Amino acid sequence: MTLSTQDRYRTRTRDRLEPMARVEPTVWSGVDGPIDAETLVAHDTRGFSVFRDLLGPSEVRAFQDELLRLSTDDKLKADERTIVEPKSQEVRSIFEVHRISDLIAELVRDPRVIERARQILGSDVYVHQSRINYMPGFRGKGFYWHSDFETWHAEDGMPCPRAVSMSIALTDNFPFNGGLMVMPGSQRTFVPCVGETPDEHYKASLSMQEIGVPSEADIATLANACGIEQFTGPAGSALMFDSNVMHGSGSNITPFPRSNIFIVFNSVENELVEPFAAAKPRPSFIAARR
Ligand code: 6CS
Ligand code: FE
Repeated sequence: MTLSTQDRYRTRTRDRLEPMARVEPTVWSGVDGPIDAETLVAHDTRGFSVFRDLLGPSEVRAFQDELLRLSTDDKLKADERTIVEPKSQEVRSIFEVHRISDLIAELVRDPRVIERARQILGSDVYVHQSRINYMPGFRGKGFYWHSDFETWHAEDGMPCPRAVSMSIALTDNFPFNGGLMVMPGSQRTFVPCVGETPDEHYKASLSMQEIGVPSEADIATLANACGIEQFTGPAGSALMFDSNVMHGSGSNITPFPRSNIFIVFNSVENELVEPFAAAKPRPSFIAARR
């Protein structure tokens, strides 16, 4: 575990720590790319951007077929990289999917994806994590409010919030089928969480996260300060969001699944070290180590 003296973002402590201002920029300079200046300024302020029609209809169909193939592969269902819904045992997520699927391996190298990440992070990048989220209809369980960076810092040893996620919708994201909710501007505040990280925490947290979850008071303060917006859009749209944006999603009780491909890019200047608040690093299929 990394000594806490080097740790600017202390979390998972026994006692509550005050939320603190983030030190690093949201958008780094130095690398040109496909995002226009106006969108970049808005991303720096709000911590996220929506790119509608990132994928065309025929590409969406190809990825939907790929997701069906992956979710019905019995061998893959038994693989440790596949997380199933606690009750229904339906596939909830498949991790490291860019190493499993050639189609998704191509997608993470697609300039429409990686050039946006390089531009925002102001450096070369690598895939920290990839996953497919299935959020099936009727019984898809949501994700409670959290900052991804808080987990990646505490459990994966990510030094600072110089990582960006891209969530590409492969089904229509409606307000009512578990669409991701984000707090605009929340990436500028790091919210420490109370509670020590249990050993092999990921085995529980990827189904139902209870440690690394901010207090209701801190969530309320942030929501009152930032507001809440919801990512909706047709299949093929993409949401790009800062690693420290506070986000969550409701459960999906509608007949309409909410599936997305989720790719996390980390800056090569921000490579993982020892976990800042966990006994052991998580497996490389959740947090790639180069
Ligand atoms: O723990 C993680 O890395 C994952 N957990 C959530 C709820 N969002 C980000 C990430 O995929
Ligand atoms: Fe998350």
